[in-house]
Amino acid sequence: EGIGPTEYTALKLQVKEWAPEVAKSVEDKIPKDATVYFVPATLRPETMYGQTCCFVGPKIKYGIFKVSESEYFICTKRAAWNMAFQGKFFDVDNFPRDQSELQPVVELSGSAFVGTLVKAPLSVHTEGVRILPMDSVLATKGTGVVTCVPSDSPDDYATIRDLAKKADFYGIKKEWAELEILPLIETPSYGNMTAKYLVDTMKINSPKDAAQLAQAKDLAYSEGFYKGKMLVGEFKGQPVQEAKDRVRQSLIDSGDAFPFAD
Ligand code: A2H
Repeated sequence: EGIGPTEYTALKLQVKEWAPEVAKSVEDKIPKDATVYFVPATLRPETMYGQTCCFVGPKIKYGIFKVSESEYFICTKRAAWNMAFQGKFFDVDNFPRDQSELQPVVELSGSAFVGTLVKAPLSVHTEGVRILPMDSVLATKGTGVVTCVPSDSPDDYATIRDLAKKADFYGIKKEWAELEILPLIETPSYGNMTAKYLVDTMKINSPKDAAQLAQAKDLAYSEGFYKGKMLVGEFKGQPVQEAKDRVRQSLIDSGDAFPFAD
């Protein structure tokens, strides 16, 4: 991380079907016709075509915050507070004085949301993707929600592989972690499945191999950014360096994303 805030793209993943535990908690708190979104923060908007699930930290507390008359966001309280300063909340001025101005309508641990079905913008999986647990999500970064792109993120790849292997242990359906992984970006050194290539060749066995994953993440990021070429989408054939901002702008223009600084 450099100096100053990180410019993320916050993506809006609309809830289609709640996990049973959440359904009960929201029943009389959120109107039936409202739209609720998980809002993962990403540095790689050009990879959103390949989303296969969306991660929450199972032990992290999330709020469901009312952002407009008909829209609600799910994120950490810390992120909601940042968003309020960035003018995202209709009834809070841009310089809220204290966090009491920003109460969630519902607050739950990430584990409660596991299994919720969401619609991920641009994803080839138009049938929707599931909310799944990821132990390495940090409550102190971004929105506390991380969308999963296993083709290009070593962390995401290592995590879904572990989830599929130990589905019963995690209390999930195996098929939720086994959506097809699509090649998105061609690179000279790692082919078109950068994350899998690095996880396999570096013999990363678990999402807990933090040091190796950090190294794989750096390699994947620089190779993808400086040498990658898009294989899919509106900017297919273009270098990632050019496509990145174009995909981001396209998502913002369609109302599926917004800029978020952290
Ligand atoms: B990235 P930086 Cl394909 N905890 O999005 C842990 N990780 C988080 C997070 C949190 N609270 N908030 C965001 N992130 C992840 C896509 C992606 C990402 C790809 C490849 C690499 C990659 C799909 N997941 O990140 O520490 C998000 O995952 C590696 C740079 O602010 C976000 O972008 O540099 C990235 O980490 C932000 O990490």
